[in-house]
Amino acid sequence: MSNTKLPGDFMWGFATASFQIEGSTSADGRGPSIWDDFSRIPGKTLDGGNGDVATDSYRRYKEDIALLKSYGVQSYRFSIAWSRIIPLGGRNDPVNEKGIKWYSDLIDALLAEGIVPFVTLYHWDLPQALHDRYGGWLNKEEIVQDYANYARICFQAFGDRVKHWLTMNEPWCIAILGYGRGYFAPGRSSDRKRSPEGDSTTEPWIVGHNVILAHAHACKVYRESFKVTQGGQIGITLNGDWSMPYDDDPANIEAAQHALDVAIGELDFRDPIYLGHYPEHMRRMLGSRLPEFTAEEIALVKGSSEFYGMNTYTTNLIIAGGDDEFQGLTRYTFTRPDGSQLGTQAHCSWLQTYPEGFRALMNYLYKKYKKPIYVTENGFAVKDESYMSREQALADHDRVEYFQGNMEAMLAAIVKDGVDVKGYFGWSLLDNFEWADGYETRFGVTYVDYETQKRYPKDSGKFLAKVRLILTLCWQSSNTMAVV
Ligand code: PNW
Repeated sequence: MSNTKLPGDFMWGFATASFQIEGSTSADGRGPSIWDDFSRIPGKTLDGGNGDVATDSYRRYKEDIALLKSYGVQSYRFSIAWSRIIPLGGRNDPVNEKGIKWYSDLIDALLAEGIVPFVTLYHWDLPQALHDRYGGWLNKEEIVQDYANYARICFQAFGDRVKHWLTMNEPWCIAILGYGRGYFAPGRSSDRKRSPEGDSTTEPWIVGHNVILAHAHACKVYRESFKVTQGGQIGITLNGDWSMPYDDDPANIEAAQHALDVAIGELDFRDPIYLGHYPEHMRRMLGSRLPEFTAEEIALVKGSSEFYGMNTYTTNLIIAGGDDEFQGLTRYTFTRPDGSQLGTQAHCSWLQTYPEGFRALMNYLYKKYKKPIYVTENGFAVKDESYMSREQALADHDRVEYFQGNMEAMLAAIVKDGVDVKGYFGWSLLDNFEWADGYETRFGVTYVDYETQKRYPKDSGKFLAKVRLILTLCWQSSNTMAVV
């Protein structure tokens, strides 16, 4: 164990996404995305907020880079807005040189500060025109080609400088929250109180399938035309939280495995990508509603991701039963049988701290899929932070505790368990537009005063900067065990 060497090239960073931070939604020829329209519909975001201004990062990107620099990170994960590159989205639609220039400048400015760009091609902001034209992600023939074309343009424009690509952020959220529960754009659902159109029993599975295929096609384009000359890596990032049985009832033990299989192996599409098939449990649950891959498609999908992009936030206790297909017919809780809570409650109902789960999940994923892991998102929203004074919000004790626990868990997974973790990106660099929560839920390690757009590092940001510094120094002197 003491011989285990930690990677000297480990990437520390923070993550953001285009629609959550950029604002300037009509600047320089950008076309609207499905989130522009969706967030404007009354009742779709908690506080009525939309992305028109967000954290104004389209104009303030240099400030953001200075902030990254002050935190001492090696890398920055951000996403490209498809509708800035191709305002109408399609393969025969015009390309917007101004959009390309903006990202190109951002990349140059990062590299000038020694910060490695880690780029997501799709973080949920589908060009609205593609949704209107042919149903967006529901239309396999069209969307797969349009996405592959968009990806090619990005590889061409930025691949000389970008060596880390993520095709998609969280297919589970795209499919289930966008087309099943209807919480996220485009908000389709069988629930007619929520949406005039949609079928939650079929559409999420069609969308998930098409997202995987689009990802696989983009990887093919990269490998065939760019990888050899540009020398980068490409993968996908999937969300998934750890599941534990509620108690020692065998039904709940089995259900916890099911929840894991469904939430991690199946619903968010790890098994097709890494193992080459949908798992048995998912086929049984969905029958003919699950689209089939042709032999040619599965050959493309299998092994398409070169590393494991891991977005994870929490752990759930699992109880057998219920009719929620999106949870693999199990129920989730944070309340243990004795009434105590698993961890500290965040502002959003779905999130509590539980570092042991983070370590267990890393072990599970590494053993099952055998790929190096990048933690591409991990973070916490302090309860009621939006209602506090700025001074109070900056003393974000619960977020510090969350990161401290997870840092210890990650180091134990690397050093003691031998999991190959290549990087860690905290979510998020800044408080920002938190989708259906609007601006009410704050995930930043930096406080944003939305009146002035001024940025203020929270204690958690300073804490992570210190941890990173200490660990980097220890790694350099290979004195790792002292820290762990
Ligand atoms: C991720 N859930 O989304 C996204 O990648 C980010 O854009 C987002 O801001 C962040 O997590 C925090 O929410 C999720 O309901 C959204 O379990 C919802 C869930 C999980 C992740």
